[in-house]
Amino acid sequence: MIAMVTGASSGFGEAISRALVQAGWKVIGTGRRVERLAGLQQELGQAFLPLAFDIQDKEATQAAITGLPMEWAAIDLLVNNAGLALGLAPAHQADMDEWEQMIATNVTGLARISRLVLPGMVARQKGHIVNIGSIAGNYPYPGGNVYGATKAFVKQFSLNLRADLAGTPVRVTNVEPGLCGGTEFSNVRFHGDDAKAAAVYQGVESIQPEDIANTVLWVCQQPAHVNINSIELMPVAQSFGPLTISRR
Ligand code: NDP
Ligand code: 8X3
Repeated sequence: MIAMVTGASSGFGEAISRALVQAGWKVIGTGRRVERLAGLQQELGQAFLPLAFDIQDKEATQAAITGLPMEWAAIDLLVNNAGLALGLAPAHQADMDEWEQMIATNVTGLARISRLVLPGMVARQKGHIVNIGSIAGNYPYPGGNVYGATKAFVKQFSLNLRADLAGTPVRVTNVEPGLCGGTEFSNVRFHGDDAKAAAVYQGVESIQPEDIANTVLWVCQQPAHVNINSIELMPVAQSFGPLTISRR
């Protein structure tokens, strides 16, 4: 069984790759940082194939997928995990380039990889796409503007894939995590400001990458006739606040 995990050089993707290899899968792990992928290959051995490319780059993505060695080409499981949030500024002050990078990565990159991998799954009558969405695609929060919108795309794209794949055995799942520590997510969001990133998780027992890896493994291990459409998970310490009202 062959899986492709995008964004395997860090965080969730690294933990998902580890869990899949431990469960007997062969894993193609992608990301931009060659040295991080090489480190994971050293740990996981021949069951892990590093594949470095920028998911924002159309030609590089196409070349990476179509150029896979024959013995790795029949992908059974695609985990669309690569993604990022940049900044937390309100929409009228946000950086336009950061918005475009989030859309290019979380939306365009994810859609492209899916489009490249899906025909093989349908032809082989076998496959599962697991998208990593977010609670940010389900609930708004101040500063979540484009990031949350990209994750809402991932949610609806997942459901629409299910509609298109009706009559095939190919499964699609959207995993929607809340606050998760132990990844580079907040360091990336806050442009390498470690103190600001650490403050997000301070005093909170947040979800860990291994929890997400367990969830991905669980949705894949359900019997072939069961499709988990979506699964949302949060730390117990995270909950909901009231809607705000601005009074004169
Ligand atoms: P990390 O920053 O630790 O990991 C992100 C991964 O995405 C890295 O491996 C990175 O690899 C890869 N990536 C980012 N941009 C690109 C690109 N242009 N081309 C190729 N790969 C890219 O964050 P997480 O593990 O926390 O996040 C993983 C996913 O989970 C994301 O989609 C995120 O939105 C989502 N998520 C995270 C939550 C959290 O609280 N942590 C909660 C809910 C969802 P590299 O830098 O080597 O390119
Ligand atoms: C990451 C969760 O709430 O920081 O997708 O946006 S959140």
